[in-house]
Amino acid sequence: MSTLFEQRLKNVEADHFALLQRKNHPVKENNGIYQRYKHPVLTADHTPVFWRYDLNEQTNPFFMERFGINGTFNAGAIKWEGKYLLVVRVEGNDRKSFFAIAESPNGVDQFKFWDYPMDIPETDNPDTNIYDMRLTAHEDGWIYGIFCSERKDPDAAPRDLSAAVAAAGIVRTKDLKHWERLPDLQSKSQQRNVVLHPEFVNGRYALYTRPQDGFIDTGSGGGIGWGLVDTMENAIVAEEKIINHRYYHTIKELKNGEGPAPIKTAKGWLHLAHGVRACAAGLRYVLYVYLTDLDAPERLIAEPAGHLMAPMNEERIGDVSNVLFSNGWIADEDGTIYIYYASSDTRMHVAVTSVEKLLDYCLHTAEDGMRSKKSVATLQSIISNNLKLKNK
Ligand code: BGC
Ligand code: BMA
Repeated sequence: MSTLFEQRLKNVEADHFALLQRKNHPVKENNGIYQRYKHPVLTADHTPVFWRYDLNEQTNPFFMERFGINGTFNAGAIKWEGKYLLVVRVEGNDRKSFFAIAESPNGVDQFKFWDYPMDIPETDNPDTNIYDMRLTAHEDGWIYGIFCSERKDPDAAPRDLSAAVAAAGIVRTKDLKHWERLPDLQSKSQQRNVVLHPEFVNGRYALYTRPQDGFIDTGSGGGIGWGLVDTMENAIVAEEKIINHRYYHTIKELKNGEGPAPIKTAKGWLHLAHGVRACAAGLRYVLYVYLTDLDAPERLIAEPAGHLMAPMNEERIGDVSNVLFSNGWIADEDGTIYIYYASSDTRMHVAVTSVEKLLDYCLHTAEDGMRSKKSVATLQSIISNNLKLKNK
C-alpha cells in the first residue's frame, strides 16, 4: 500500500507533466487581425512541483503545498538561442511578485520554467514588490530589463498602509542568467511602465515613460512619455514629452502605458500599449497599437481607433478582473508576431499575427474621431463603398 504522500506526489506530478505537454491550438478568430489560442500558455499550475511542495515525506507527510503561487502574468519576452523566453511576473499567495523565466520551443505551448526564479539584487532602498519587466536587446550589446519597483511611501500618514511609490528598476545581462542591478531611473515623477527603445537616438538612450502624479493617479501627467538619457548606469530623465496622449471618452481616458519595446518595421516603429478606463465594474484594461516614424520614433504616424484586444470570456475573470495587459512580444525572422498577453493579473496567453497584418491594421483602420458623429461617418463611408461594389 502506498502512502498518502506517495499517491499525491504521483498524481500531482502526472497532472503537471500532462499540462506541460498539452498542445495548443489556434481558435477561430473572425477579425483577421490576429489569432488567439485555445489554452493559456502559462498558469500557476505550470510552475514546477518542486517549487510548491516539499518533496520529503518526513517533513511533508500530507504532501501539501508549502509555497502557493497565485498567478503567472505580465511577462516580458525575447527570442534567445532559438527558444521563446518569457520573463514572467510570478506572484505568490503572499502577494509578492518576482521574476522567473519560462521557455518554449515553438512560442505557443510547452512553456517550462527554469529551475530557479531570478534573484534580482536590491539597491540600498529595498523594493517591497517588483513586477512587469520589459526586455530590450539594445544595440549597445546588453539586454536590459526595466521593471516596476514598488515601495511603501515614506511620507504616508501613520495609518495609511496603502500609499506607495512606484519607480523604474533597471537590470542588464548578456546571458539571461547573471543580472546586474543598476540604479533606479531618476525622473521628476513616479514611474511605472518604463520601456527602453532598442536603438540609440542621437547617440543617447531613449526611454518610453509614463509620468504620473501619484501611485495610481496619473493626474496632470499621464500619457506615454519620451525622454533621452546619456547613460543607463545612472539614468536621469530631465525632460519628458508626451508622445501618445490620453483623451476623454476613449479606451485610455484614465491611463495608458507602453507595452513591450516597439518592433522596427519598414513603415515605422510598431508599438503595443495598454489603455485604461474607469467604469462601474472598476478599471478596464485593453490593448491597442500605434505606429511611429522610423527616423523619429517619438512622432506618431498612425493609431487605429479603439482597442486591438479586450478581455473576452474567461480572460475577464481573475485576481484583478477585466484586465488585459501585455509587456512582451516576439517578432520572428519571417515576420510572425507572438503577442504574449496576460488576463486579469492571473495567467499568460498568446495571440499570433504578423508585421504585415499589424501594419495594414495600423495604416488602414480609421483613427478615433472622438465623437459619435465621426464614427458614424466612418461607418457610412465603408458601407457606401461596399454597397457600390455589391450592386455593380
Ligand atoms: C500592483 C500592480 C498594479 C499597481 C497599480 C500594484 O500594487 O502590484 O499590479 O498595477 O499596484 O494598481
Ligand atoms: C497595473 C499594471 C499591471 C496590472 C494592472 C492591473 O497598473 O502595472 O501590473 O496588470 O495594473 O492590476
